[in-house]
Parts: sequence; structure tokens; C-alpha cells
Amino acid sequence: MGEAVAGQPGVGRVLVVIPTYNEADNVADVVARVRRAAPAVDVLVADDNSPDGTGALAEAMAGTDAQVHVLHRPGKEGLGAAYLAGFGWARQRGYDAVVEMDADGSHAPEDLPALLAAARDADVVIGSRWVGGARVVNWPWRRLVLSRCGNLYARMALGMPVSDATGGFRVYRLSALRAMRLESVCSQGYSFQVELSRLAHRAGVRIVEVPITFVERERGASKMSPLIVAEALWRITTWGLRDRRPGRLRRGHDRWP
Ligand SMILES: Nc1nc2c(ncn2[C@@H]2O[C@H](COP(=O)(O)OP(=O)(O)O)[C@@H](O)[C@H]2O)c(=O)[nH]1
Ligand SMILES: [Mg+2]
Repeated sequence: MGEAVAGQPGVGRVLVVIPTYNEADNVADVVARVRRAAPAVDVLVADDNSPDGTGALAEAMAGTDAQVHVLHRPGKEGLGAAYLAGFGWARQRGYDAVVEMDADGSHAPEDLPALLAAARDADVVIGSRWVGGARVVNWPWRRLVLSRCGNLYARMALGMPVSDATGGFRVYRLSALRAMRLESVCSQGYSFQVELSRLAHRAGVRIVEVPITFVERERGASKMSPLIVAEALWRITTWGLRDRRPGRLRRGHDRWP
């Protein structure tokens, strides 16, 4: 397709980072939908060496579209590590903002223009399932309860005015990521989203929530596991206790180069 373009009005050069693990049935569709919905943005598929060949499929798309890129990672290291690598990739190449988006179609690429429009007046935009105007379609009740309770707990423990701290459809300005001091990040799994919400809140950057329509995946399997839930519960609890004490954020794994 065409040349790299000047960028998104009021935001600048935007990179949509899509982490993938075994998303062969979804990756081509989601990338094509992103390119149609927001032609000015670039796409980076961050694949953890998926055994089902997702990385090769993404590579084939990158071969025919200069705005699609692939970051091949050696193995499954969790969502947080994939995103940090993607954010670092964006920073090294001078992007002004990154978008987080799942590969499985749960985050509708067609909602992207609304998120990017909100980013004109914000540092962080959270596509939220739990604000007025949002919809959640076909999610099993167990996931609904987990998300509602998890968000309630996160909000209470961390004192954040964020309705969907666990959601993964977001825009971050690179300036905000710098202010958030990502070198302290320690999450492996989905608690990464809560951790970044907390860091954004603590950094005092402008956070805006925009309603989205979240649709349960139709193809492929969820990577959610009891271990991921346990990590989130454990981390939210320790952050909550730590935030009540004065002092500095502890350092994490140094994965933000
Ligand atoms: N690169 C990478 N992507 C992952 C990993 N775990 C999950 N993902 C991706 O993260 C997104 C959300 O995962 P999903 O299984 O749909 O979680 P759910 O929506 O909470 O059930 C999808 O695009 C997954 O392919 C991982 O360890 N590495
Ligand atoms: Mg999903």
C-alpha cells in the first residue's frame, strides 16, 4: 500500500501494537480492519513465536504493506513483555503515540478513530467497557463478573478514577509513557493493564475513557488462565498496600529500554 503518511491530526505518528499468541485465525482480519478504519496509523504485530504460524502470516502482510511490521519474539513471555517490546520499538522509531489492541477482534478497529479523536486532548485514552454508551457482547457471565469485580477492587485498592483499569484497548502518547517510568513495570500477564493505569494515574497525565463495543472472540482460544488472575489479584493488593505508604516506586525488570 501507500507511503508512510504524516500521521493522525493532533496526535502525530501512531503505531498500533497488536500482541499475538496463536491468533492465526484472526491476525489477517484484524490488521486489515485497522488499516481500513485508520489508514494513517502503522501496525506492529508483536508475536511470541506462535506455534500456529501467526508470525508468518503477519510477515506476509508486512511484505505487501509498508505500514505493517512484525516483531518476532523468541517465545511466550506474556502480554506485558510483548507490549513493552512494542512500545520500545515505537520509541526507537520516533512515534508520537502507541495503541494497544487485542488480535482476536474483541477490540473493534472501527472504534479506533473515536479513541484517536479523544487522544487529541488526552495523554492516555482507555477504551472502556464500563462507562455509559459501552457494550459488551457475548461475554460469558464468569468473565463479566471477573471484570466487574476486578475493576471494583482495583479502583478501591489503588484509588484510581478509572472504570476499566483491566481493559486493553488504549492510546498512550509516548510523552506519557516517559512520564510513567515504565522501568518499574513488573507484570507478566494482564495485570500489565492495571499497572499502567496506576502508573498513569500516579504520573498525573490526562486520562480519558471512551465507550467501546467489546465482542467476545469468535475464533481461537483465550489465553486467560487462573495464574493470570492470581497475578493480578496479588499485584493489585501489594500496590494498594504500598501506595498507602510514602516512598518511591520500587524498580522492576528493566524491560523498558
Ligand atoms: N505476544 C503475546 N501475546 C499474547 C500473550 N498472551 C495473550 N496474548 C494476546 O493478547 C491478546 C488478548 O488475549 P486473549 O487470549 O484474547 O485474552 P482475553 O480476551 O482476556 O480472553 C490477544 O491478542 C492474544 O493473542 C503472550 O504471552 N504474548
Ligand atoms: Mg480476547
